[in-house]
Amino acid sequence: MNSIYRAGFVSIVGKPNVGKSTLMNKLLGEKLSIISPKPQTTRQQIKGIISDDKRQIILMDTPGFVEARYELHNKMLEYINNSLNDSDIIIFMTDAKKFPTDYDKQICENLKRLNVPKIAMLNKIDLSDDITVNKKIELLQDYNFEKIIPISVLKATDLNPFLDELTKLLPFNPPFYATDEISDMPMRFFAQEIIREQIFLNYDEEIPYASTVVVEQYHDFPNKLIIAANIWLEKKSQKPILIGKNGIKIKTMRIAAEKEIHKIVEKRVKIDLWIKIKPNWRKKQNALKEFGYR
Ligand SMILES: Nc1nc2c(ncn2[C@@H]2O[C@H](COP(=O)(O)OP(=O)(O)OP(=O)(O)O)[C@@H](O)[C@H]2O)c(=O)[nH]1
Ligand SMILES: [Mg+2]
Repeated sequence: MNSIYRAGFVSIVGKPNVGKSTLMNKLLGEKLSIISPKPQTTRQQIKGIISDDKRQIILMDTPGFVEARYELHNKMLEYINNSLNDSDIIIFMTDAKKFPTDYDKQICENLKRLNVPKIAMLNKIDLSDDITVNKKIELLQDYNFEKIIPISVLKATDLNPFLDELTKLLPFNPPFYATDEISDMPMRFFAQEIIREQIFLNYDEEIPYASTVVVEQYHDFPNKLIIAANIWLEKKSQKPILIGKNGIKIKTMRIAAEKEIHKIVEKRVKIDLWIKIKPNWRKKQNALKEFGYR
């Protein structure tokens, strides 16, 4: 590697549900971060690594900013802050229709204090009109963003020019990770996330929020993958909702997760799910640690 190689860390931050994980996956060309129409889908920092012979861009998808009501929220905010502190570039993402909420303004004010290049992405313009978008661009001009990019990440076809813009803002560094790595986390972690994603997609109201998944066994054979995972809930009353009549709900969810994991590992996938209760786990530091929120 020569001295013109650029490498660095890029945080994607913003409120829940604005499309941060969608952007991360689209830039990577791989589905690393889980996505759902519900807010607070992402709960940890997820790194995605893009490398070639000139650059290494380490994207950090983060949970959305939330008002801390549980210890889990404090953890989520800690992951965002750690990402921001490690960043060479910050992407602030917001929803073109909804910007600016009071919370958006507060986030933008706080970002002003961080002395790195910041880019604002006004996302979901496919759901807005030009007049609204232009008005929102004007409002974003109050916050010292290097660039303001109106976009529909969902509809965007070529994000390479954007990656080139990011590269120009990166410092000269040798690569931080092996250039054939796409993530710093093992497949076992992504299997856990995919099961959690299917809970977000298959259940309404409290279940996605009151649950978390821990893979207990991960047996990767040449022609099949066998996973045993615990789904932790907060209350006994949530168990029958998760299972559904005659076990149909949980079976549908499990099969969907098996299919999604199969797409990645390209072998037969069998998941065994066990339901467990830990009252108020979201409020307990020890439980969070045990469930992998470190
Ligand atoms: N219409 C439209 N929907 C989008 C766009 N980008 C993302 N979405 C949708 O918005 C929803 C939320 O997307 P995510 O990527 O999970 O959002 P997030 O910001 O990571 O959310 P959290 O992880 O909860 O903080 C999903 O249903 C996406 O398909 C867009 O450009 N247009
Ligand atoms: Mg997300």
